[in-house]
Amino acid sequence: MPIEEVESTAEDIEEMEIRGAATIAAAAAEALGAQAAASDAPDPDAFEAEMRRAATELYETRPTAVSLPNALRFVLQGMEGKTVEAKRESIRSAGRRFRNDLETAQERLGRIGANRLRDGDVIMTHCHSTDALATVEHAVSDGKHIEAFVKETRPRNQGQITASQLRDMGVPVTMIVDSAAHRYLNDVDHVLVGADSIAADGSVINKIGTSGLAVNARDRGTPIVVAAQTLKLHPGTLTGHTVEIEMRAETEVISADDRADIGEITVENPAFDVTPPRHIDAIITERGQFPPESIVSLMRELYGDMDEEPWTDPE
Ligand code: RUB
Repeated sequence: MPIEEVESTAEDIEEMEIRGAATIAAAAAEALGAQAAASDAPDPDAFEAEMRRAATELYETRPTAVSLPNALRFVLQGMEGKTVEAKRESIRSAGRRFRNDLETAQERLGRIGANRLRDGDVIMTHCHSTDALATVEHAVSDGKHIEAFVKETRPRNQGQITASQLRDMGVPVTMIVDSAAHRYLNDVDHVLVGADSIAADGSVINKIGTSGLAVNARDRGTPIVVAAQTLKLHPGTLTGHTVEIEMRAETEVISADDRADIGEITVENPAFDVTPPRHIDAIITERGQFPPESIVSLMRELYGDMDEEPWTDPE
């Protein structure tokens, strides 16, 4: 039961060639579909075991963005039929449905989020979020003039991807280093970020630096808006689990040579942080805009009674 189809996707997610919560989810769903298509499992049980192993391989790549397990669950739970052929087809079609739903959700979310943005507004962004950019794209296509301060987002500089995509939309961009955010927040109408996971209490887990930005925004009285489709709701937090924060390589922060020059130091590189609900004004989803404290009811409605990890072996 080789699982070659998912192995390269898993590697790309781990290496961040594929990155960002929604993009990771779409790629994982596609990889499961490709694995199902290529499978030469001799019988239905072997096929199911192969799918579970493929999902586990993908699941173990990055721990923080819940869109990944949510995608895997959606596709695996779509598996039905008694023969290998039937199971194969159902996985492939669940994968297609998942990616289609994701696109539709982002489109809806974008339309809803665009209503918050007025002609002439200035936003500040952190990292690169396709959900957040969908709201700007809709606002711009509605004819609104939007300008942006884009934080570079050390250590991986995902702000450059945001800057480039905003420029493609015709949005004037001012790039700033992360520590300049407070200085410019008086000139900003909305801080607009995405999310990797949203916890049941309305906390938002997003790229490291989001929580500091939110505190600064509160200090300046600038609203902080999170654009996150419901795929980012973390069902495990309904039952008391916490969201694991990914720690990444120290070499993303400082090169081995520079570090050796300095001498004995400790380097920490958490990829994400947690912004408490009191620092967030609104969460925009494809189901509408929510105050963070009320997101739990939507989470119960959508994920209330699910099997948390269908990829674990039932035996
Ligand atoms: C990406 C990141 C993004 C969210 C939302 O982190 O924190 O803000 O994933 O993105 P990384 P999207 O670069 O480490 O994956 O809205 O595209 O799902």
